[in-house]
Amino acid sequence: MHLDHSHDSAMAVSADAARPDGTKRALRIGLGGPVGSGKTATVAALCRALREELSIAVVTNDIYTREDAEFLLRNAVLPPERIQAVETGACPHTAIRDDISANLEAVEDLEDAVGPLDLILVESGGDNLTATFSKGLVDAQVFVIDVAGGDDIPRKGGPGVTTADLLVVNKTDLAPYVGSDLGRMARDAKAQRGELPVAFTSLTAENGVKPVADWVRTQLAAWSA
Ligand SMILES: Nc1nc2c(ncn2[C@@H]2O[C@H](COP(=O)(O)OP(=O)(O)O)[C@@H](O)[C@H]2O)c(=O)[nH]1
Ligand SMILES: [Mg+2]
Repeated sequence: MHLDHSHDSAMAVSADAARPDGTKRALRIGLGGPVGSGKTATVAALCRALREELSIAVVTNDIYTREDAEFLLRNAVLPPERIQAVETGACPHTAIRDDISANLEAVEDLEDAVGPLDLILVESGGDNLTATFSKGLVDAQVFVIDVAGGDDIPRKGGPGVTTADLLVVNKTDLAPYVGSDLGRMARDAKAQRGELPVAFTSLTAENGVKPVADWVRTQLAAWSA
């Protein structure tokens, strides 16, 4: 699927919480953040951690390829019919923030094809620190940064770091090697985010995704209530 940039970006698409039959649709969670911070690795780990208890599907956004989807397929984190790729063309943030039509179509196709679903994860194409998801596409968003990108990223702020429903600081295992101060990152994140949660993860560790999986479970409980 390819994004048509000629769409009218001002056209708001409602994120209707109900399916046509009146039942509640899947919770949609977006994962954004810089290239290489660990978004695909987080999606893979979440699928492994939650697939026994939840019905899950994934939408990936790559600029020109289907690589993230192919990684998830190769690693068999979900059956192939539960993974859809959107090719976004030159601007990955457009596809999740302005013209969300291709992503909405992917999400709805998945619900139709393999639903009912509990959870749909939407991974954005890697971007800079400013990309956020439209509230018309996802119900909650996770922003993934990593310690190797520099321990001053939380201090620098930006909409992802400041407003995401969950900030993930990934690759804590690399902190000693790159001289990142996790305490400083935690204090800066707190200053930017107030009470909004922050999870420190290392996906190389056994069950390293647990803080994120637990947050997803809490979101889902609130969504279904
Ligand atoms: N050491 C370490 N490497 C990680 C961790 N999480 C992801 N990676 C690696 O970082 C690279 C980029 O991860 P990926 O999930 O593709 O990043 P994305 O571009 O944000 O989707 C891959 O080689 C991953 O294996 C982590 O917690 N620790
Ligand atoms: Mg990725």
